[in-house]
Amino acid sequence: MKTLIKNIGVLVTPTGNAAKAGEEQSKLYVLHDAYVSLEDGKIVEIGTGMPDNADMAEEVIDACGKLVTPGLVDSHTHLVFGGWREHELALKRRGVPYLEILAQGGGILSTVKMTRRATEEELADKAENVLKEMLALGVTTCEAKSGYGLDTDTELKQLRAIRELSKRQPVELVPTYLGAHAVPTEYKENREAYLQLMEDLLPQIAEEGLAEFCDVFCETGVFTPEESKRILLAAQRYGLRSKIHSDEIDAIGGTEVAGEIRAVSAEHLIAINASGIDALANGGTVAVLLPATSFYLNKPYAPARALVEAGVPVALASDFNPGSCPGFNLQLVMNLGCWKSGLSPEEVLTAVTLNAAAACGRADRIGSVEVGKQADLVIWDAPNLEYIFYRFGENLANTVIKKGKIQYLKG
Ligand code: IZC
Ligand code: ZN
Repeated sequence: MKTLIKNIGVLVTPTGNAAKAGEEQSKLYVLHDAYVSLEDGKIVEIGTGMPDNADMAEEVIDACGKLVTPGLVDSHTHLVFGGWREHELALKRRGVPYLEILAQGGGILSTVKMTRRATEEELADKAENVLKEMLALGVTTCEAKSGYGLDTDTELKQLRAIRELSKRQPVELVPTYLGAHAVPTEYKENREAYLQLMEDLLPQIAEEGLAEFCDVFCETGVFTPEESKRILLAAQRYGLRSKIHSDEIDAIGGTEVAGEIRAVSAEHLIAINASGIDALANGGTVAVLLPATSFYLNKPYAPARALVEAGVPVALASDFNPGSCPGFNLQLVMNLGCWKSGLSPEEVLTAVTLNAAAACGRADRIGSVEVGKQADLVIWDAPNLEYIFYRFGENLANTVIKKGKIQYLKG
């Protein structure tokens, strides 16, 4: 099927097949009065005015002079979980720290109880509703972590729910195994046995193809850098590439581990220091920053400018989860990236497209509007890139195209 998107006011996209760092992160390809031709789910031609073979198109989408960008990639979410945690609101408003709520058996551990009780079907149905709304906001690819099972059956149940969702709905999912998200209550006195249990699950996850990445929550009172390294290296032996939650609250060395083991991404980084920044620059690791979590936890914002200046590629993601970020609006994350993290609109666009695709191991296939890449695009209710940073709080996505097909059209 041949599709023509005509009358594009301005096409704005990063280019290339790998993450962009330093000054490169702000360099975008800009084409006014453009068209894009799609065929069999891929981008086949880009130009100005109208193509010579315009009458060959079976479907014509009129962009009506609007802005077009790549589809957005949300590279860090805890998409699949049971229940919510609104009962923690009063505690949070009183200033009880996130890690203290967890240490008291709440936080992640309360979501674990609700996730264990839910069926795979219930988990998938709930996440499907979220994905539908994410898609309407322009998100065409979404990373999704396990980590609310903390036992063999429930971790597998979460990963199978993600696999089921990949078949049922159009947002492309990137599954990540996060068995080392917290030590469950029943293993509190026996961390070693818990780590072993999570390691023992790796062969089955690999055999069933249930995850592409392994992630660990490396934080004070959760997992140490040594434990994180052990799990991530074990997962690498089964073909799972590495991600790490590090420096969210304290800089305890997780980011240095990320660089050392050449993790694909290190995520959060609110408390990152100079040695962490060096480690990421040397490891070729993408820094995935989560400014909506800073907003929600009343924390500082990760030092995005220092990372860009050190030559570390920066991505921005939602961190959607029921505790520290119960919202998934990546457009709001883009605003925060601009207004609170100090990135320019150009840097932010790269951060939620090409660099986010790199954090998901997909920069060769998605993350930019270029001939040969998958046809994932957003037509915005905006005349230019600046406009989507100038406005906030409304959904400015007008048309969302995944693999060449319109999957969302504003009503
Ligand atoms: O459920 O609190 N930070 N993991 C690490 C989370 C936030 C998710 C949660
Ligand atoms: Zn997270």
